[in-house]
Amino acid sequence: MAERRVQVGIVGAGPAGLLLSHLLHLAGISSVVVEAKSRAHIEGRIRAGVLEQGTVDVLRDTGMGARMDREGLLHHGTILKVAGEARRIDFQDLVGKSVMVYGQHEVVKDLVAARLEAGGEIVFEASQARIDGVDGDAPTLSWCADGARRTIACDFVAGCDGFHGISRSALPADVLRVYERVYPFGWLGILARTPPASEELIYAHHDRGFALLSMRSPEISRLYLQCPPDEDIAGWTDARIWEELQVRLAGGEEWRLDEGEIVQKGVTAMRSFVAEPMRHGRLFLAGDAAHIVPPTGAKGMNLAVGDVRVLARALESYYSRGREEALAAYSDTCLRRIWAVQRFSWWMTQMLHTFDDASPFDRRRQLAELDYVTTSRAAMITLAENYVGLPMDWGPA
Ligand code: RFL
Ligand code: PHB
Repeated sequence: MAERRVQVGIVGAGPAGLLLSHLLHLAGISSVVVEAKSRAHIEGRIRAGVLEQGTVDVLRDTGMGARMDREGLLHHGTILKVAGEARRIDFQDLVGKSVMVYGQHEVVKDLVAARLEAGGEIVFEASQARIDGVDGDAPTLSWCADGARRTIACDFVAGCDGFHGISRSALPADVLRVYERVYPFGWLGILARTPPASEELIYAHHDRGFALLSMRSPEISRLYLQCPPDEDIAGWTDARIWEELQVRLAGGEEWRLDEGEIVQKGVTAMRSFVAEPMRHGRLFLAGDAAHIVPPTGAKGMNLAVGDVRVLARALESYYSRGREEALAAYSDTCLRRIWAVQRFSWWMTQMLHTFDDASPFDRRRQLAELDYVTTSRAAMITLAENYVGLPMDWGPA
């Protein structure tokens, strides 16, 4: 039996779950967030770093922008580098917008602090979460803590538990459709104590593979190398990582990276994935629970923000005006933007990485595409428009 009732039960305290809980709180809607890991774990998990202008606006508009505006790095453009030649995409000039470099874990820290300060409930280290009854009008969310199973009754459940969570599997197999592409490479990512060697991100295409220079602060660099998807990190000494980054990022130029202490390293495989529909009965999926993009377009966290903004508004319309239309349209509304962003993330990925099975024709075509996208103003506008983020309410006017 349920111990108590809450309007929305949320599984997962990543950016999606935490922001949803925050937006609902501002709309006077109660929620409980149930998270498998500890607070320290989620606040230390290094992931995304680039916030679209629309994400920045949502955070600012909901009182979450103060530290981001103090410590985040506003970027008005980015560099594409091909065979050592750097070409700049000027977002401000092309589309009049910018992005903010501010770590996902910093957003998570800000949201956790705000929720707890406002009396919000986040259950950390909750194991064996389970969602039941989403087909009826009385779903429950339950989990184990301190050796006992706790159960709450909910009006709605939001599955914000990431790609490896349990929520997606609560959709019946004959309802769920999955679209997927697995890439034949991954990214080896490092966090290093060294000032970023460039003020703007550098996306480098090189014969030896893609490399990316990013950052977290004026003192901390975040760097990535294309590698095999199942690469054993043990084979990469710090010296080998720096050597490879120097080759791929400098690409023949005089310029060099300042090497520094590597404080974290790991390999991430890459995939594009969409699960449809994103609603079944009283269960709503949001963020990585419903879709994954390869990180080349820096879109994952931004998509999660887009989903929960749509969901929070739909729930607000239901609770304040008794209207169900927006809830009914949730999946279609989100999927339209998600597929637009999937297309962009796939496009950036195929353009910037090297493929072992590429024919000489494929190779020349790819170089021509890189040349076009850094030469034609029309093409640069297309890249910039997508990179800074399509409007949150993307769709026909
Ligand atoms: P998350 O962040 O995975 O959060 C899900 C939460 O659910 C918890 N959980 C459970 N809780 C209870 N019970 C269970 N059974 C549970 N199972 C899981 C998890 O512990 C976790 O706390 O999903 P969310 O909120 O949808 O957010 C999505 C983003 O995290 C993700 O899309 C981005 O990190 C992707 N991403 C990037 N996105 C960007 O927008 N810009 C970037 O620059 C960017 N770079 C990246 C990235 C992801 C990366 N990796 C490591 C996957 C770079 C990398 C390397
Ligand atoms: C990052 O800073 O982690 C980052 C930046 C841009 C990307 C992906 C990741 O495209």
